[in-house]
Amino acid sequence: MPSMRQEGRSLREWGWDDRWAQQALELGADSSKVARVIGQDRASWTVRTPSGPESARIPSASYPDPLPVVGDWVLAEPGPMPTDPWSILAVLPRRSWISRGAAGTGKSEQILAANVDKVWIVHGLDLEFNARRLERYLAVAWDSGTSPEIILTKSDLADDLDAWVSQAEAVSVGVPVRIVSARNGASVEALRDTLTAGSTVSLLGPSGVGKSTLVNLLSEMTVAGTGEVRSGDRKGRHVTTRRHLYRIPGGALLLDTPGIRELRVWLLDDGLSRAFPDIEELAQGCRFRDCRHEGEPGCAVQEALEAGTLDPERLGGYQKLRAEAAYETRKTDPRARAAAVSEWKTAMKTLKQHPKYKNR
Ligand SMILES: Nc1nc2c(ncn2[C@@H]2O[C@H](COP(=O)(O)OP(=O)(O)OP(=O)(O)O)[C@@H](O)[C@H]2O)c(=O)[nH]1
Ligand SMILES: [Mg+2]
Ligand SMILES: [Zn+2]
Repeated sequence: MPSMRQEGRSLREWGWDDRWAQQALELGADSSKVARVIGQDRASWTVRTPSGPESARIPSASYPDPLPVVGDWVLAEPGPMPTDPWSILAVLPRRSWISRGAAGTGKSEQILAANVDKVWIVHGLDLEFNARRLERYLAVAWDSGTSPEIILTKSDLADDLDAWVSQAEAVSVGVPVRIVSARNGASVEALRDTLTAGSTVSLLGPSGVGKSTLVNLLSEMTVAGTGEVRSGDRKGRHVTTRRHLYRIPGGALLLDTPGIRELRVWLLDDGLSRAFPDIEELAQGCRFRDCRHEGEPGCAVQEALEAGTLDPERLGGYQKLRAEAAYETRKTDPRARAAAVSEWKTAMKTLKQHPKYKNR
């Protein structure tokens, strides 16, 4: 059995820090049961425990709400037999999470990952530049309480690198734009230098842009499968099918995700204004505080369009995202957070009355 000190150190390698320890203490959580979800399939999870990775399930008696996702800190315990999967008992309240609107009809939230510090929005330089797509990813990343960066891959295949980069920078407004090629080791190392030990970075992007390739290069070994893109339209073949968190040399944690076909937005209050600070700033000058910039009198956004200082397509993208987003409770709302914590406390109480938990 590893000592308590060793346990602490090994989980620290997976992002555990003093703030988490403090929170666990305040919640009365048993810190010897802490583990991090590093892999997720439909109904099975992989958790990183102090003694190593273990597959885990949710015991039917205590279904945690919310369900754990990759990146979550959970309380987990081994099954009765050594070969049994571990049981996930509870999910610690999240610091941040990436939400999108679930595919299909009807609006419902799908949480892609939790406790992510940074999102790498990955796009291939062998593709056509798509400003609207970048804006959409930026809005989702900002809204999740993480800081986004744009990673342009395959620079060896770029037709006009400078044009691509300047277009990306025009859309990114202040977000770093980094350029990398799998064929250029120095560019990969430069990317590694931007990472800090213990921080969690989620890669997001369409299939085939080179997310898993980048994870492998930064891991200095093949941990994730990769696959050729289609020769015609250069679209990927959705090679990665599971979300998985990898620890790389240098100590950062990279979350490889399956390629996204269509990124639908979920709640976009903060995300929308952070992805479009130019439009938000213009809107300050509108006569009506709730101006929708759709032809109201005294609209500063419309004036900027007429003056040619605002791209009508950018405004179109903004309005489309705004229409698509569901405005409900703000995630950053302290009351919403307090509610999450109190739900958790109730769950813990119920759990502690469980005979199985009591005996441990
Ligand atoms: N020329 C070149 N090819 C690259 C580069 N990065 C990735 N590729 C190739 O692009 C293809 C797709 O790479 P993957 O890493 O599988 O892409 P992915 O984003 O993980 O795709 P999904 O898992 O389907 O979402 C592979 O054939 C890679 O070898 C690069 O910088 N330059
Ligand atoms: Mg992949
Ligand atoms: Zn207006």
